[in-house]
Amino acid sequence: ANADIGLIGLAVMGQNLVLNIADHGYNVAVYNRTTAKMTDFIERAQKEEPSRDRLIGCEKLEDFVKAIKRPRKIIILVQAGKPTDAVIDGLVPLLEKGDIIVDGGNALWTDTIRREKDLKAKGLYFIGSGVSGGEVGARFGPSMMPGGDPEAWQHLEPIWKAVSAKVDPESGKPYEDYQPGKPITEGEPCTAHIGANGAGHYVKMVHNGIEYIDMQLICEAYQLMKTLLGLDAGEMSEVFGSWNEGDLDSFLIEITTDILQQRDPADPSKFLVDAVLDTAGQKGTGKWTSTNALDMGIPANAIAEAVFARCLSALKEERVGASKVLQGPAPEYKDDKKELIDAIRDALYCSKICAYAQGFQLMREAQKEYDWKLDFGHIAKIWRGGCIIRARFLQKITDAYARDPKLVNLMLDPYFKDALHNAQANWRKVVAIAATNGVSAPAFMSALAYYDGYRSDRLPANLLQAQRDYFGAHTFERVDQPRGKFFHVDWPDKARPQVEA
Ligand code: NBP
Repeated sequence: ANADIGLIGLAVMGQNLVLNIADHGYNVAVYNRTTAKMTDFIERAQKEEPSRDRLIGCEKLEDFVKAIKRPRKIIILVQAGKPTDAVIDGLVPLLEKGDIIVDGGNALWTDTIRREKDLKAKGLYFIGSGVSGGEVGARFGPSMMPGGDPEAWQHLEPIWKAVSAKVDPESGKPYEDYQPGKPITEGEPCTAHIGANGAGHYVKMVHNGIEYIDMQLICEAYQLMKTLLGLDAGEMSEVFGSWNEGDLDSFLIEITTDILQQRDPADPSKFLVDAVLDTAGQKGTGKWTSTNALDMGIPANAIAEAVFARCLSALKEERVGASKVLQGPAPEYKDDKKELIDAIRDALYCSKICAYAQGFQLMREAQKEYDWKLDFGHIAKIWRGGCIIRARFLQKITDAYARDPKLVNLMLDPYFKDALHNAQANWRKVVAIAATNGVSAPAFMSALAYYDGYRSDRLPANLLQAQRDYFGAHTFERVDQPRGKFFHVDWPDKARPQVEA
């Protein structure tokens, strides 16, 4: 056996991660259910890849397992769900005590908890490691979020630290000057042990939930500039490019700048984005994040709104029909263009702060539920490079948790509090303009509602609880009595006194 590690699942992520690992000097055994994909991959690598001699293609699972040094480290990168279980079931009889299976797919964290428990009972380790960054990330340095037994993590740590993205420790900016065979070896690696069992996959899921809202906020900014200012894609590309020089500097703003410049290959006088159908797909991690927020009773409304925005976009035919029936105001904006662009930038920044506050609040609650000890500063740190939500902003989050590791809500950190105070007039202006002009901006609006709700010492839930007591005798607490003392009245009957329930 001379493979340092093995990988099963040679689709886009698997192929790229294998080449990344091999570039760092490790021998990698590879296997894929459909053998032709494995042989094609090895054939192509033999022609093009500097690290070709470190790849060991295996047609049979038995040979693959035998090729790996003990304790074996085997990464599974197949479609999440049943395929992952099928691969594990096939592997287990061939493994020996102390071997380590790593799931690098987008698994549901509760599946990871179950698998870790089952495999531990069989003497095997199981690490659930979120991998973010798409195919380029996998190839040249993703952000990696491993969860599981710390002992197994020790075996993986050198490889994970080698292959993950690297950031400049001073500026927090990712190093991105990579090419095949010449991996980046300096800088801080974007990986850290997240916690026990499903913690890594949970954090990866929340990362994806944040990715949904980050993307939606950019789309709303685009829609407002297009509808109210009549900017074309090329002009908006310049706006996003300028935003990328400031606080909003991020991968998603950067790719938006590129996308908006792209000409349509079918008609180069036009921009390609205008030819793309306005229906968005989804694979489920945003939905999982939102469902989990509902299950735990955490108000992650902006993240959920981003999922619903994709759902609404998918109702294309209904929307086209409704656009001929349902009326709204004709969009009109006559004031200073530059002022509105600046206001939209501020609205985007404030909404982004709320969205991240929600994501971190979710993780805070989940760690109580699953008895994890998450280091939020560290999580923000490993998202600074490699992953889809990488941004200058994440350094500010790391700084916030360094100032106060027990921070209750990101919005309460002095830096973010000041940012919200300084920019909120513009945020409110944009939400108001969107509403009066009939431009749908659900993420900007729900983020603002979250901000205003969170800072309210009294919400109308007094009336709501009274309604519940009225029709269902659900009882209520009183502002002038200790918490935990419950009352009930027969509401329409003014004559009868309230009673303690
Ligand atoms: P896919 O999610 O498209 O999965 C394809 C792979 O799964 C192929 O190797 C396929 O083998 C294998 N597979 C399936 Br499907 N059913 C199987 C089974 N029953 N037994 C064995 N193998 C099976 O690949 P991907 O897009 O590279 O993603 C891999 C994982 O990484 C997923 O969990 C995904 O959610 C996650 N992820 C993807 C991205 C991304 O940008 N694509 C980013 C981050 C994370 P075959 O060749 O024999 O059909």
